[in-house]
Amino acid sequence: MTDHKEFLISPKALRKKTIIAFAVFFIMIIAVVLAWKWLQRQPEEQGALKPLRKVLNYNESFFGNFFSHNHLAKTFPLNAAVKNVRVNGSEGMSDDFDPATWKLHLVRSSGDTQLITLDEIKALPKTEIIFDFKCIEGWSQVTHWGGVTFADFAKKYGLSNETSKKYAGLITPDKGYYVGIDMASMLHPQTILCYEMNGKPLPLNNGYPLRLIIPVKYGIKHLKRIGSLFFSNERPPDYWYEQGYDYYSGL
Ligand SMILES: Nc1nc2c(c(=O)[nH]1)N[C@H]1C(S)=C(S)[C@@H](COP(=O)(O)O)O[C@H]1N2
Ligand SMILES: [Mo]
Repeated sequence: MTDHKEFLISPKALRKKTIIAFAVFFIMIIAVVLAWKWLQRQPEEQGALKPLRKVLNYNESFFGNFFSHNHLAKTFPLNAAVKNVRVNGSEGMSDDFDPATWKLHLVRSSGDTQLITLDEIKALPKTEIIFDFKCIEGWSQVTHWGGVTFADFAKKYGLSNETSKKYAGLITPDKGYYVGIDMASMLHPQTILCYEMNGKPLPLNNGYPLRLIIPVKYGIKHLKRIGSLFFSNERPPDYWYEQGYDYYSGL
């Protein structure tokens, strides 16, 4: 019986432990509040508070280097593709656009732009893909697209110098929407300069005449209505990155 005595705690010791527990609890709350206030005082960098942007950048370099480029997005049978494809986002798709006079502006370097017609693009080898298109807003849809892979396009147009750059940039004709894509993702075998949806020409609000389909990335990177395409070692401007989203936006 006397052995148990040492496990019992006196009321005085208990009070002391309780006080210490509460003190630790309050100190932690104060620390969280101070950390939060500190975070709020930090400058913004590309739409995100600087320390948070640092974490995003770190995630990007880590995941970007180890995952995305060598894996293939899962593909589906034709009958899995939805007939009513959702239309989401119309930034850079102003009404004054004239599809009849559209040509792709391929900017090889500054001052060296080649204009390419839709027929010329359609004459290149065609690739189709049926995959689960994912939007960061939380929805996804199995959809069916067709066009020329950027890799095939680059081969046919002799873009070896251009594709040795780190990034490709895409801009709508009115410059209202723009994305930057790391070259490894651009050259990924499922990345398509796309002109067909469900075996028919793209509807205007899904990006006619030409859009990007890049299954290794979220919807925000699938720019509709490509006006020009350029190459750079610096990150091209990116519409949603400027609003605080992840530049890489990989899946
Ligand atoms: N020009 C342009 N392209 C865009 C957008 C946009 O607002 N403007 N939105 C993007 C987003 S957020 C998504 S989810 C997809 C949707 O493609 P869909 O309308 O063909 O379904 O387009 C992407 N491409
Ligand atoms: Mo999206």
